[in-house]
Amino acid sequence: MLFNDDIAAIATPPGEGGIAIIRLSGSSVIEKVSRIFKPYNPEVDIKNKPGYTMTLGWILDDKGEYIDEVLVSIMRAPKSYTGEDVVEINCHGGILPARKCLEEVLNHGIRLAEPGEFTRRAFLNGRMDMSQVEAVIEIIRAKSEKSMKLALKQLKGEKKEDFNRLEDILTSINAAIEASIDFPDEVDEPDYAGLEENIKIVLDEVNKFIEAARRGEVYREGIKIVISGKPNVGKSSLLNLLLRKDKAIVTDIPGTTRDIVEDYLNINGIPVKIMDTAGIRETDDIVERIGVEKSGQAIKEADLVIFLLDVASGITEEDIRIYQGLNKEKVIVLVNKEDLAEKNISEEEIKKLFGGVRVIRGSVKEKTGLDELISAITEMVLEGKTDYDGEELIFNLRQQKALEKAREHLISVLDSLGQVPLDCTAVDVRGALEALGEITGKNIKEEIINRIFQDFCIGK
Ligand SMILES: Nc1nc2c(ncn2[C@@H]2O[C@H](COP(=O)(O)OP(=O)(O)OP(=O)(O)O)[C@@H](O)[C@H]2O)c(=O)[nH]1
Ligand SMILES: [Mg+2]
Repeated sequence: MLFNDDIAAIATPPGEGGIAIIRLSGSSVIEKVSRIFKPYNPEVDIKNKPGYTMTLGWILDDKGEYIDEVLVSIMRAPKSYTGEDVVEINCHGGILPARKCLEEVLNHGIRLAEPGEFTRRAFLNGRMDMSQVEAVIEIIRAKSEKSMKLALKQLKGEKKEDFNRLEDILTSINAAIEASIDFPDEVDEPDYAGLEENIKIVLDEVNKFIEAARRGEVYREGIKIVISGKPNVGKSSLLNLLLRKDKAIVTDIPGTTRDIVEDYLNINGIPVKIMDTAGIRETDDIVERIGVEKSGQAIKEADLVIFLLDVASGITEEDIRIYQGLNKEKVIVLVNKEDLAEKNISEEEIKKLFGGVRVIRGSVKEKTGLDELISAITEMVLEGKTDYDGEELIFNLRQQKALEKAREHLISVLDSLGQVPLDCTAVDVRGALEALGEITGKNIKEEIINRIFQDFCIGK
C-alpha cells in the first residue's frame, strides 16, 4: 500500500443534523482512536473488536474531559471503503461536536484528509476502477432518480467486465501484430480477415457505448424546455398543468406573462427545467417588450420548444412569424384549446406549414394530448430512437472523449489494415487500447487523477 498514513475528515456537511460523522482511514487508526475513546462498557476495547461492529462511548480529551458521546464503527482492511482500516465516529449532529472530536483525533498523529482522499485510496488499493470512482461523483450530483440509478450501475462496475474484454481483444491483436513485426521470419503474417473481424467487434461495442453515453447524458445533465407562442394561447396554463401547481398567473388578458417563469420537473426520469415565456407580439408596452426579448433569448438556449397555437384563433401571421424564428429540429407544435367548438386549424394547413415537425392536438383545460406531449418530448430528446434496445450509461465528458478517441483509432485500423506497414496499424491499435485504459484508469495520467479528485468533497 502506497499511502497508509492515517487520515481523518468530517464526512457530513456542515450545519446541524441528526448526527455528524468523522471518517478515518489508515493502518493505525483503530489504535489511535482507542486512546481517546472510552466505551460505556469498560470491558470493551475497540482494538480487539472485529470489523463491522459499533461501540457506544465517549471521546475524551488529553485531560480526561468528556468531549461528546459517540458511536464508533470499525471496518477492518481490506473490507472497507478505502481497503484500509477505517473508523467512523458518529457524534451528535452540529458543527461543534464534530469539530472538537476531529481536533482530538488530529492531536494523535492523524492528519486531515485531502478532498476525495478516501476514494483515492479505494482506487489505489484496487477497490474501484476509475469509472467507479467517477460514478461516486455522479451519485452525489445526480439530479433525478434515473440518473442516480445509472450512476449506481456504474459504481457496481457492471461495465468493467465489458471494458476488460475489449481490452483483452485489443491486447491480443496488438501482440499478434508486434510478433510479426519483431520476428518476421518465424511468425506468419497476421490473419488480416480475423483481425478485421475482431476490430469490428470492438468498434461495434465502442459505438454502443457512445450511443448509450449520449442517451445517458440527457439523464445526467437534464434539458431545458421553453413554452412559446403568441399571447393568450395557453402557455402559462400548460406550465401549471405540467408542474401540477399554479405557478404562473393565468388570465384571459393577452400579455399576462411578462417575465420568464421557470421551474423544475421530471419527465420520465429526465430532469427538466421548464420555462414559460411572455407571449411574443409587437407591443408598445415597455415592460412587455422586455419580456418578449427575454422570450427570444430563452428560445435560443432551449433544447426543446413547445410551440403553442390556439385552434379557435386559427394560425395567424403572428404565429407564422414566431414559428419561422424557431429551430425546426427542436420544436413540438401543440394545437391547444381543442375543447372549443370553434376550430380554425385544418389538417391541410398543418401539413403545409409544419411538414416534418411533430404536431399534437390537445386541450390544456381538459388535459387531453398531455400523454402524447410527454412521449413526444421523451422521444425527441432521446432522438426518436424508441426502438433503442441498449441501455443508457453515464459517462462524463472525459470518458466520452476517451470513447471517441478509441473509435477514431479503430476506424483508422479498419481503413488502413493491410494497406500500410504493420507498425502503423500497431500505433492505432495501441491508441485504442490506451483510450479504453483512460476510462478504466489503467492508463491514466497522474494529473488527470488529481483533477478528478479535486471534484470530491473532503471526507469522501
Ligand atoms: N378553452 C380553453 N381555454 C384555455 C385552454 N388553455 C388555456 N385557456 C385559457 O386561455 C387563456 C389564456 O391562458 P394563459 O395560460 O394565460 O395563456 P398564455 O399563453 O400564458 O398568455 P400570455 O401570458 O398572455 O402570453 C386563459 O383564460 C385560459 O384559461 C384550453 O385548453 N381550452
Ligand atoms: Mg402566460
